[in-house]
Parts: sequence; C-alpha cells; structure tokens
Amino acid sequence: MITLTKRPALAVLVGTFLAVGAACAAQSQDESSPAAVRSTPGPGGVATIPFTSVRVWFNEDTDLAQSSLALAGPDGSLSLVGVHSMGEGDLMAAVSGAVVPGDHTLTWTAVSADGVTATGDVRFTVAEAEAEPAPDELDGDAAQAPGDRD
Ligand SMILES: [Cu+2]
Repeated sequence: MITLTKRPALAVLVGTFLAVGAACAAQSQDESSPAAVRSTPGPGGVATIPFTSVRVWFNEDTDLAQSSLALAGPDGSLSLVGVHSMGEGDLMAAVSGAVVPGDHTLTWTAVSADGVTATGDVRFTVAEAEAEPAPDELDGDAAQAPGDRD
C-alpha cells in the first residue's frame, strides 16, 4: 500500500523536475545567442540619400564595448562612427563619407551580457533621393511632414 501511494507522487515529482529542466534549457539557449529582430534600413529595404545612420535591434541587451557594426557598399567599406545604443537593446552608428547608390550590406557582431558572440548581416539598397516636385505639382499630400515617411 505504501509503495502504491508513493509512486504517483514520485512520478509527479520527476515530471515536474523534467519540465523545469526543459524550461531552463530553453531559456539559457535564448540568453546565450543575440539575434537581430529588426533594423533600419530593414532587410531588402531601400534607403535614400542622404543616408546617414544604421540601427539594429536585438532580442537582448548587448555588450556595447564588444559589439560592432560594419557597412559595405558598391565601392567597398564605408566608415561607421560613434557606435552607441539608444537604450532599446539596439546598436546604432552614423554613416561617414560618400555614399553611392547600389546594394549595401550591414554586418553586425553582437556580444551578449554573458559573453556569447553572434553575427549576421542585413542587405538593402541605397537610392538617390527622388527629385523635389515642381511648385505647380504641389498638392495637399505634399504638406505631409518629411519625417512621416518610413
Ligand atoms: Cu542613436
């Protein structure tokens, strides 16, 4: 009788232990590898000149001192200066130097708080800005603030 009543309790205990163990394993996997969740410009997106900054958001905070961004365009590498975080789990940098239209690749290297490094890239296009509309083509839509475009 004693063993019959103990066994179900033991089974529940073992089952709970396994479930907690699985949850912890899943969590530590998430924490160990930073992943990009979005970026500006986004993958396959089009940025227009003047193209002045890049930004990547991650699924966790990254170690700013260890993480980096690099940008390559049709003419080779471009300078990124002042890599920083805006405090949203992101890395951001200013684009320095002449930007030419064409395909670009932003490569990120992110190091998590617990020291795990991940890398990835974002490919997008840089295009010349559209010409300003002539004054007689202006209509109500032109009153929209430039900042509203995304
Ligand atoms: Cu910023």
